[in-house]
Amino acid sequence: MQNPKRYLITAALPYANGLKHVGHLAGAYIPADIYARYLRAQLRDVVFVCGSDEHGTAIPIQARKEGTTAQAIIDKYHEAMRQDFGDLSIEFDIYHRTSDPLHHETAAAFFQQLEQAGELETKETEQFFDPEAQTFLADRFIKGTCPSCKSDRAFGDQCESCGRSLSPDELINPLSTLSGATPILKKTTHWYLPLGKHEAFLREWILEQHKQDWRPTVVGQCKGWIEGGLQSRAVTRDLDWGVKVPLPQADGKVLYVWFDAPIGYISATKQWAIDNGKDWEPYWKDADTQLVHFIGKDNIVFHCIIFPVMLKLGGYILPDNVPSNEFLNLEGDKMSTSRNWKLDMRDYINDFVKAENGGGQAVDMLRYYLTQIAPETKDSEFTWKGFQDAVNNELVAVLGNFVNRSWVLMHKLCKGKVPPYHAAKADEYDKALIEQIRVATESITAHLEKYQFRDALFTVIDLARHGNQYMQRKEPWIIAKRLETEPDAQQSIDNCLHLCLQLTANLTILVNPFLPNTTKTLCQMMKVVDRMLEWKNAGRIDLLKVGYSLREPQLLFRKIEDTEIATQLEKLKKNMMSNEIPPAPITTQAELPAAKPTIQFDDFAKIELKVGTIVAAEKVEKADKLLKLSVDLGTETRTIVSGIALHYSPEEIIGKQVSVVTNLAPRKMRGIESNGMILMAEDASGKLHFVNPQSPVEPGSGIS
Ligand code: B3M
Ligand code: ZN
Repeated sequence: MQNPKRYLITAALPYANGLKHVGHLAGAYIPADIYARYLRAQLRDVVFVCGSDEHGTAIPIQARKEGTTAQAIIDKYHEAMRQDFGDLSIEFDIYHRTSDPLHHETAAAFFQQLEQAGELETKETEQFFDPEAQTFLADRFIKGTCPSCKSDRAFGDQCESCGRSLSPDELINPLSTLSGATPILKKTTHWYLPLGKHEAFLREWILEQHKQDWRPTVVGQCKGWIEGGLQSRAVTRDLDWGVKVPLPQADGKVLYVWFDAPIGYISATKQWAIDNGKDWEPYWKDADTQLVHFIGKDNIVFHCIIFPVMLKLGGYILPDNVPSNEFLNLEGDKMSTSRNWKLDMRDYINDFVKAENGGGQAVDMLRYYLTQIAPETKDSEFTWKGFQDAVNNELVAVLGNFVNRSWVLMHKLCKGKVPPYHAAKADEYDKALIEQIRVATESITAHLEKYQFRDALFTVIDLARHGNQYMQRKEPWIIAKRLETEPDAQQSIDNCLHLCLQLTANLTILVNPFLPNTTKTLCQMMKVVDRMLEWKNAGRIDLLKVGYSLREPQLLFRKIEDTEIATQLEKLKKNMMSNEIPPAPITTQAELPAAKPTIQFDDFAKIELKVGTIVAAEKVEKADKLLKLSVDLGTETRTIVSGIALHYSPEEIIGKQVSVVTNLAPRKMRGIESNGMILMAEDASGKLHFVNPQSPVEPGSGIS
C-alpha cells in the first residue's frame, strides 16, 4: 500500500502456558518491533498490538502439569511474558490478554454476527467422551498406542515419538488422560466455517493480488492449502475453558481457540483506544489502514486463510502482508519445549541483561544477532559461537569501534566540539562517504518497507564499516603529526571528523529500530533529543551543528568471552538432561520422558532404594488419583503420597511390599507432605503394577 493513513501491526499472541524462547522472539516479536519503531520514526500513525493467548487446551494441560488451576497458569505466564518482552525492549502499544471480558464480549459478538448472517454451518459428529469424568475429550486429552510406530507416547492429535499427526480414532487402546477410562463415542453438534465457499476469493486475493509482495514461503503454503481443497473448519469445541458460545443450545461449548485468538488483535486495539481516548474502528475498518501480521510459519493458515475469511465476512479490512518467519534451530537441533532444548528469553535476561555490564547493551546484542540470523526465507540457527562472533566482530569491532575512534579523536584533535567542514578542502573520499550515507539510507528504507530486516541491518553495519575504511584512508592521527609545520592540516582533520560525526548521527537514526538502547546511548553522547531521530533526517550531513560540544564516549558494546559461551553450552545440555526426570512420581497422564542419557554409577548411587511394607492407605480428598500411604521401612514409618488410586483401592494394597526411593526431597501434594516415592511398572494398557521382591524381605532392606 502506498502511504496508508495508518498502520496496525500485530505480533502473534503467545500461549500463556509457559515462558517463550528466543525462537519465538526472532520469529515474530523482534521483526514486528523493528517495523513498528521504523514507522514511529517516520511519525506514522501506528498501533502495535499483542497479548497473551489464554484459551485452548494448552492451558488446562499446563495447569495439570503444574498441579494448579488454569486461571493460575494464565495469570502467571501472562505476567511473565509481559515482563520478558519489556525487558527485551519489545515496545507494544498494548499487551492485552484474551481472558479479558472485553475480549470475551468481542469474540462472542463476532461469532454471533457470522452465525446470524448464516455464514456458519452446523454438523453433528461423534466425538470421544470420558464416561467417568463426564466430559468430551479434546484430542490432546486422549492417549494411546501409535498406529505407526507402536509407541505408547501417542496422543489424539500427534504421536510424540514419531511425530505423525493423528486423529483420536486412529489410536490403538485409547485412554482418557483425565480419568484413565476408555473413552466412548458420543454425538455432539458443532459450528463450522465453510472455507470451501470462499475459495475463489482466497485464490484471487492471495495467489493473484499478493503473489509478488508476500514472501514466497507464505504464498507457497497458502497455495498448498487452497489446492488441497478447503475443508469446513469447526469453530467450536466441547470444553469448559474459553469463550462461551453465545447460543442457548450450545451449553458447555466454547469457541475454538483459533477462532477467538486472532479476534484478540481487535480486542487489544479496542482496549488501546479506550486507554488513549481514540477510536478503534478506523484501524480495522477503514480501507486506508495497512494491517500487518507478524507470525511464525506454523500460524500461516490461520492468518492467511481462516482469519481473513472471518474478517471479510465481518466487514473488516484484510492484512496487507503477513511476514511469516521460518523456524530458528538451536545448536544443530530443533528448539523444543518438551525436550527442554531451548533458550528462554528469561534465561538470556537473567544471564546477560540483569548481569553486571548488562542492561540495554545486552538487550541490543541479542536483538542484533537474532535479526542477523532471522529465518526470513529458510530455517536458520542460533549458536552461541555465532552470537559471540556477531557481537565481537560486528558490534564491537565495526560499529562500536567506529564510534569510539571518532569520539576519541574528536576530543583529542577538535577540542571536544563538532569541527567545521571546509568545503574548499573536500576530497574524493569525503564525496564517496557522503554518497554512501545517502545510498545506504535509501537501501535500508527500501528493505524495511519490504520486511527485509536482515538485509536492512546488514546495510546499517556496512555503512559503519565504510566509516572505518574512510577513517583508515584519511588517517587523521597521522595528519596531526604535521600540524606544527603545516597549518592547513587542521582543516583536513576537521573535515574527516566532521563527516565521521555526521555519519555517527546517521547511524544513530538508522540503527534505532533494531538497537533502540544503543541509539539512546548515542543520543546522550551527542546531547541530541529524540527529534533528531525522525527517519526523514537520515541521509543528511548537517545533523550536528558546528561548534557543538559533545560528551565523552561511552562503551557501546562489550566483548563476549569464550568462557561465557562455554557456560551457556554447558547449561543447555544440563537443562535437557534434567528435563528427563519425570515431574511426578507416578502419572498416567503426563507426556512420558524421552529416552534418557547414560549415567555414571555415581549418579545411580545417589538414589537410596529400600523395600517397604504398606501398613495403611487412604484416599486423598478431592484428588481422584492419589492415595496417602504409610510405609514401614524397618526403622521408621513414612507418609508417601502416590498416584495409584485409579488402579488400586486402599484395602487391596495393605500388607503389600513395595520399592521405595527414600532420599527424594519431600514434596507437598494436596497439602500432604510426601516423603519418598513408590516405584511402579506401567504396562501397555496403562495399568500400574508394584515392583517388589519375589518373596517377602525385612522392611527397610536395601535395593541395589
Ligand atoms: N497462540 C499459537 C502460537 O503461539 C498462537 C498464536 C495466536 S495468534 C492469534 O504458535
Ligand atoms: Zn508414532
